[in-house]
Amino acid sequence: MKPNNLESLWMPFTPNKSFKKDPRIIVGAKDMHFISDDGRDILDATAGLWCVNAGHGRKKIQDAVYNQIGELDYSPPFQFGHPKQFELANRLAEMFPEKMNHVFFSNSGSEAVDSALKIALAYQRARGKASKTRLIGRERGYHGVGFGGISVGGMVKNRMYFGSLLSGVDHLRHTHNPELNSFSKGLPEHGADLADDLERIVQLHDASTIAAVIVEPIAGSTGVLPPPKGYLKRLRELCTKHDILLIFDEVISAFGRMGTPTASEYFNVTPDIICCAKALTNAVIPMGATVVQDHIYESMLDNADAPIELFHGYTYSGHPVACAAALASLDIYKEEGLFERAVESAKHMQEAAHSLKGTKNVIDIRNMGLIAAVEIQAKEGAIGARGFETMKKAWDLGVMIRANGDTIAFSPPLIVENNQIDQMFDATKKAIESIN
Ligand code: PXG
Repeated sequence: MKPNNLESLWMPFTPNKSFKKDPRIIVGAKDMHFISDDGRDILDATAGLWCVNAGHGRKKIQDAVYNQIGELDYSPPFQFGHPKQFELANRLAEMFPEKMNHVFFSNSGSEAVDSALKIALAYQRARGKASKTRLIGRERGYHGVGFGGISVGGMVKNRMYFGSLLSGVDHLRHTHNPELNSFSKGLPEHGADLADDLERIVQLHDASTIAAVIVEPIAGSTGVLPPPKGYLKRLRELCTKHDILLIFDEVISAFGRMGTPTASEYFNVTPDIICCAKALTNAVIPMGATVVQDHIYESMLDNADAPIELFHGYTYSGHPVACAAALASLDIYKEEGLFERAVESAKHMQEAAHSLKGTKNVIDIRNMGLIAAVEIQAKEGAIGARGFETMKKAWDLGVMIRANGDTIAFSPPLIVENNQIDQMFDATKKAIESIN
């Protein structure tokens, strides 16, 4: 099964040279496991990349996709509709917070984010606030890899190689404070006041120039940073006070990761726009969605200066096969009670994760919902090296974990069993202990 020439493919976010010398090839997947090309079952502690929330190889999704291709394989999304995209939009509107009733489809998290940023700008202009053009992100944020997403994002390597990015962007300070918050179980106590950093930005630029603030309710890619208690509520208050839209990038947090349909419900903080993707289709078919509050949609339609109110969309917006996969995924989440199940498993995962306190080189452990992270002290002069070696060792031990720099992230499918959670952390402990 192993391809005999790995050279032609340029792999994303991967050190191509070292991977091709020592590849990790996956040839199958079922439920909680991947199957490697040497025939081993690899426990999936990351739900792929935070996306396979119902586990792998789900027959219901497979059938829905197969049947959809036979019935309607494609239809153009501009000027024409097909039933499943309306049905899916209605289902999402029902699941998402009150007033979030309008859904714009795309094909990835990056596109869901860029769509949100463009909608925010077009909305401000449509309602007569055309000077509100600035976009505010946050240090250490990850919002995908489009130019909009990397401009508001705050991860240096994702930005530094790509020129001057969008103009008119500023960043809130990040919320990570290891001095005060290390080894917090759940939300950290300290740092709600960091939301007041928006006041500094408003004083610098004036609110009349700011369109929107975008944050991940829980920062994932940067190494799992749960928000300090009260932070998101404060940010919402400040956005309302200054008439600035609040966008939650829920690409990893939507669809049960927090035990709720969205993190917004978990925190009881409603943004104006939510971006989602990943688990929307259980990752079987790529799909993103940008969900907006009624006032945004209505204002855009009421104030349009042309018959088309939003000059934006993708050839594959609301692709029928993606819609079929999404509808089947939402059915599974509901029928199997997977969000409620995640709440129970999260309790066990919190204890299992924090049991690694005291392990060699472990400097912090963080968790929230069905997400946990173990941070290892970076090797001097080689940031990320220990994380990378730990990931490779865990693969040898039969567990897929994700290294974000020197932070090991865990985000298993919501079907995970407690003994599998134990296996994830036992293997990780062994892997960390084996690395210098
Ligand atoms: N926003 C957030 C919050 C994300 O986590 C994206 C946008 C972009 O989604 P697409 O579908 O365009 O990749 C993401 C993606 C990791 C990791 O290791 C996380 C993501 C992607 C790759 C790796 O944490 N999230």
